[in-house]
Amino acid sequence: MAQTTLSNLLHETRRFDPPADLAAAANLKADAYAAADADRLGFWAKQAERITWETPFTDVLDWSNPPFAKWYVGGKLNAAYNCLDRHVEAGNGDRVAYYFEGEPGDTRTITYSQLKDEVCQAANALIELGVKTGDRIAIYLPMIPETVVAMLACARLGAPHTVVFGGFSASALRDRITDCQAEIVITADGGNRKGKPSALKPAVDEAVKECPDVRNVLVIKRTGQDVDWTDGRDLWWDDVVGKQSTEHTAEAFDAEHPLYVMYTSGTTGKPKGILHTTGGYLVGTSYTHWSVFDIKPETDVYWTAADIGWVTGHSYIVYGPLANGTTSIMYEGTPDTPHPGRWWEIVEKYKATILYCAPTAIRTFMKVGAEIPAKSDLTSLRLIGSVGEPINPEAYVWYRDTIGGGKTPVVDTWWQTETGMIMISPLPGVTSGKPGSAMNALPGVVADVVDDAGESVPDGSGGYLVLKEPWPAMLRTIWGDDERYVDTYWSRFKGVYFAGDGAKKDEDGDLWVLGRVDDVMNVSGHRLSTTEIESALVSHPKVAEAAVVGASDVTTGQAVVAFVILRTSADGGGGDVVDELRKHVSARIGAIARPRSILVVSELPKTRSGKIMRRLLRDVAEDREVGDVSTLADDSVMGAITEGMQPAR
Ligand code: 6R9
Repeated sequence: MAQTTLSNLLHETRRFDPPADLAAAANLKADAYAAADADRLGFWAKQAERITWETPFTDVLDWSNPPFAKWYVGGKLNAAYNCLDRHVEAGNGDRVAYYFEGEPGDTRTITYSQLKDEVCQAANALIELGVKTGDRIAIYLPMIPETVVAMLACARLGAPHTVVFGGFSASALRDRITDCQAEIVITADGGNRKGKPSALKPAVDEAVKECPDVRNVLVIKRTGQDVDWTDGRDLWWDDVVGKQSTEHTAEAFDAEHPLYVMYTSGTTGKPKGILHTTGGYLVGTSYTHWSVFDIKPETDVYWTAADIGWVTGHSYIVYGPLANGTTSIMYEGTPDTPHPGRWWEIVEKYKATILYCAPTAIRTFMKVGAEIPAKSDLTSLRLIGSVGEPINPEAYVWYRDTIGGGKTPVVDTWWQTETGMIMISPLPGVTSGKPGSAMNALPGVVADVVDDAGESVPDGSGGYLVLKEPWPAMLRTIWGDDERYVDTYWSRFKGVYFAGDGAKKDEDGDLWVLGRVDDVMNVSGHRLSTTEIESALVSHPKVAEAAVVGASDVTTGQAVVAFVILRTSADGGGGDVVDELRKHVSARIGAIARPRSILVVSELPKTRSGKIMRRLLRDVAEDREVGDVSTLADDSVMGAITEGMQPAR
């Protein structure tokens, strides 16, 4: 199979060294790699010192029954205590935990002591409702402080939460509640999105009709909109929580006690309930948050601009930042409400020092133009990060220049719901970044790229991304389905974790994640990466965003079909542009990669976490009825694409 076509990305020669001051003061230095290599479990024992254990662990890892891991064997701890009480006890109760910014402009500043008090009240309320250790609780909320309060109240009681993204439908919610047999649902009347209140309670009412195990629905008042009410089942949060004592003593649970179940989206079939447990997850998220973002809790104002209903929110809005005693920003709404500069206004207002978001957001900002962020003072930023998808080199450089003022390191972080924590990323004070590369496995993590036979490929070659050693925040199983856990992740290659992503090692041995393996096309026997062609398209000045799919083709097996959003400044979307873009791809990668057709569209279908749903685009490209759109963040997009498509070639 020809590998030449994968080489385009690897011709990227720009390098960005860490700024000297950041490097000098960095939390993690280059020697961490050697230390972790020399004694991996010793390294993880050391990282566990970031956490307060009520009972110390006796063994770092029990891997006697792989792939079922037990980390920090015998250790006992409480996750909420680690996120709150210990900071208050250490005299940091007045430190801000969150600056909350509601979409309509309302704000709240919540300190660690206030958050602890609210979490204790909520925990006491759940006890009153009969919640016991091990019971599951579903959380279906907008991005408001109570979402964190609800999660930590569950963690405090050892009652695993399952947060369902507020954009999911009633049936998606029902399936998740049913799968983990949740007994309580915590929701709100609604949230604010795109300048309007958007209801949540009706979806819960509909879902819960078919969930006999649910005994109570706790409803937070956020928008004030009317809600239907089922007496006896439905309770206002304020009525039940507000009257409780702020005193609650956290009980320590086993390190392997379940912390939460997070369902993965975007794939067909039954959603997978990814189970994370307490000790290893907290060690993994706090260590990576501290090292990758170089967190200085006394001075940083950290912002993960993602939804809590996604694993990025769990690990890097809630558990990692709170375990590290960080001050975070939480924003409820969409980036362009009420105007396209909203994010940048927030950065300026709170003097954010670190921003972490998805490439899809960056590309959208590129589309709107650099003059929008230029209106705000972004000089407080010292580090910026990316997650969720491969970041195209052009988007990386734009992000670094336009948002980071040409000085901030960009950390392109590869990880998954399943990994729980960042696995592959530059270290901001150590690594010279390459646009488009997630660079190296973090100290303590062992990643590799292997061929079909599971053999490690040499530098300069591509294959499948695998993780060769267990890590603390790894998923422990798929909820209720050990067999599927083994089949999905541990059976493709013996003894190693199969991530489902294609990747390449460049000549320096640095890693380039190319996207899901199912996003790798095969055109006339040539292996083509969707990401690579997308990057070529986005490098054209007229293109803001691109999605590429392989559509079946009688002659070539698969053919390249591209969907592009043009920059606002590019006029029209006529035949000339399409022709120009096809030639551009040809010039950048080779004739084999030239798209058979390019469709100019105004939106792309994305999941809540910003991943382009290529499956749906493939339906359009192959002229089929469009499949299940329930995991789309905005399900009207597909209609707009099929109706508004400008003529294909
Ligand atoms: C955190 C998160 C996981 C999948 C993963 C991969 C893609 C995430 C990436 C990236 C390239 C990065 N992905 N980060 N691809 N570079 N920096 O996104 O979790 O929603 O489970 O998605 O996302 O394909 O396998 P999740």
